[in-house]
Amino acid sequence: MRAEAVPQLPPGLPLADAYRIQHAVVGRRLERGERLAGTKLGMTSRAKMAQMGISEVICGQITDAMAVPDGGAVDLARLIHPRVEPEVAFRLARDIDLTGPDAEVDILACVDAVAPGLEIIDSRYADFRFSLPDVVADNTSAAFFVVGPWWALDEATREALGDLTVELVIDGEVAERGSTGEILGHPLDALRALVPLARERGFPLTAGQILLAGAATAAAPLRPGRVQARVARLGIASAVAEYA
Ligand code: OOG
Ligand code: MG
Repeated sequence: MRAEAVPQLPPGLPLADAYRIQHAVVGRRLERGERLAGTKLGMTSRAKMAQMGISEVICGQITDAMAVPDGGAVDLARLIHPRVEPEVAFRLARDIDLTGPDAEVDILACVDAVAPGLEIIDSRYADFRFSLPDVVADNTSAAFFVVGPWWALDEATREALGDLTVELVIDGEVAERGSTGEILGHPLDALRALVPLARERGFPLTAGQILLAGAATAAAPLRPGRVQARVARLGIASAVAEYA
């Protein structure tokens, strides 16, 4: 089946409705048998905000069908105009109770591992252009994701995460370079920001979920070849894009 872009939604859609549409879209995936794999944040860095013209943190969901094994293949024939971006991934070790006040939720105490990640985004909108409600309704452009080696989130790693060099490498060339510190100042602060967003917009945060903190650099077009996210200290997550 060929993937084709659709027009943007009519302007003026309230953000709450856009999140309802997203939940309905993801709900259809779950009805088809996909399982929820995790939650992603978007627009957490200035580089992404500037690239897309949106300066509000957004949230989406990833499923098992979107997971590409590290080093595995991504079929470009299934995508419209895909882009790739480097991510930092966290693993949620415990369910988070979102029924009480935000102040009582210590998300950092519930996260036990960190990994380098890659995200393949593919807006369903023409020309990869969208408003804030558009991109939220489109599940924040989520298409595929790759998670590299997991590392225990010990004290030294938590601290180091404040400034680790992040590179997006395409066919061996560095296409984008940034720092984990560009993800809302610190990727752990991005996790903290997820709590009120998840509560307000109805995202469950449950044990075993993968949390993508958002790209530290702008995204690059995904073309046939090898792409890598290299994060200092954490290592590499990679994929090969090809027409299957
Ligand atoms: C929206 C998704 C943003 C990120 O990491 O900032 C995102 C898009 O850029 O199409 O995933
Ligand atoms: Mg992303």
